[in-house]
Amino acid sequence: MAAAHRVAAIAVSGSPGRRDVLQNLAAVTGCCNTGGMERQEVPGASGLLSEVAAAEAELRAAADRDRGGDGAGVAAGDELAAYFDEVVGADQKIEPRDWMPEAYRKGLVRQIAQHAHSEIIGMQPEGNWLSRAPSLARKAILLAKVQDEAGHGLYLYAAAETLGVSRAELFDKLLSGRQKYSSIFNYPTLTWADVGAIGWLVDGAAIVNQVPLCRCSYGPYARAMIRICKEESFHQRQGFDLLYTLARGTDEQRAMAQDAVDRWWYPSLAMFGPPDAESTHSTQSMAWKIKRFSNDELRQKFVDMTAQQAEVLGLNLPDEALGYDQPSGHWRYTQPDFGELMRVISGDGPCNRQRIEHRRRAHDDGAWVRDSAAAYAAKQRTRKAAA
Ligand code: BYC
Repeated sequence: MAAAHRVAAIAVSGSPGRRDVLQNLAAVTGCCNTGGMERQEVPGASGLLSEVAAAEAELRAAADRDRGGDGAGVAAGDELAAYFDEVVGADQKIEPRDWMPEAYRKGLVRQIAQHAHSEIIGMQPEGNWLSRAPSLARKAILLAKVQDEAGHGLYLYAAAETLGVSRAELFDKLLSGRQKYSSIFNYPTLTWADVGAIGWLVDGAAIVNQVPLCRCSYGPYARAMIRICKEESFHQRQGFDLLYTLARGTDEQRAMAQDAVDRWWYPSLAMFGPPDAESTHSTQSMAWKIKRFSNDELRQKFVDMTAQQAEVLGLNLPDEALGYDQPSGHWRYTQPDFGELMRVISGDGPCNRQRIEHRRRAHDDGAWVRDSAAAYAAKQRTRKAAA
């Protein structure tokens, strides 16, 4: 039996094997709510979650190991750089107190800020359907997901702040277009099935991209990613579950699910960034162990995982060239239109203007909350000083 069919058979049967898989997942992830999934499993998801657990164990082991000093006692110049290289080379974590090359700091701020902005802007396309969710349960699930995204943004802004930038500065750069957010959130959500397609494909792509970041060399980013990835797994599952339900509904519901997958497939492939040969940051980011895999490697991993899942869903991926290549063990696929990716990144996507305008309005509307919180904190400080 081909691997994909074997996975599909496990996924749709109610065999004890499948139950074991779910129980193992629940034990590994603790908080991602897999125990209650009765109807289907998401092929490929358990391996990624095991990677998150392994990254978490590595992180704890690294914290316990003696790094031979904390960098503070190391003299200057070359010695600091050598110490930095040694820590990164040994898969230890660089912490905010450590010396780091300025380009490493800047590169991290760029990537973490872009990631944080993506989480916050990413609340909009799905938020668009909160008031029109078809049932109380679907509404509660979607609310929880969108709120998680706000939380992810918060963890990431906090990680960026450890590198000496303020959140106000990062917001300012987002709103003035000096920092980017993911291209994917510049596409519209036209039907309820788009919520499912985002969960399945967009969160699926995000997980594939983000699980390796749990092993990033910068401690605060790695720790934030472990927490985020555990929650992302629920996000992908809710999308898969939503599409699974529609695909087995009426003809109209099935057509709506297929239409959403047709529209979100190529933008999801483009999320991984330009091809390796055109990626400006990959080589340096990989040398510093910020990125652990190249854009093309991750894109392939995503296709391999998703092609199997599509079989379980009973929906087609809109690529006639898609097929399993026995010798390589990978799926062949058609690349996305990278010209379109560049146009969307540079501001010419279907919803760029709308997304930023909405964010600016929300930011302005929230000014009184920030001012009140700051005034309250100042009052507490004064009282404490006087006591
Ligand atoms: N969109 O040298 P490259 C989520 C830019 S949110 C926009 O390969 P790098 C979710 C790139 O920034 C998940 N820009 O870059 C939330 C660079 O431009 P700059 C978001 C892109 O950094 C809500 C230039 O192109 N995930 O999960 O090595 C609901 C050259 O690229 C894109 C992350 O942010 C793009 N797609 O690799 C649901 C993960 N692709 O900065 C879900 C963290 C490329 O020089 N980020 N660019 O002006 C990363 O892993 C990496 O930054 C990327 C790009 C793989 C995205």
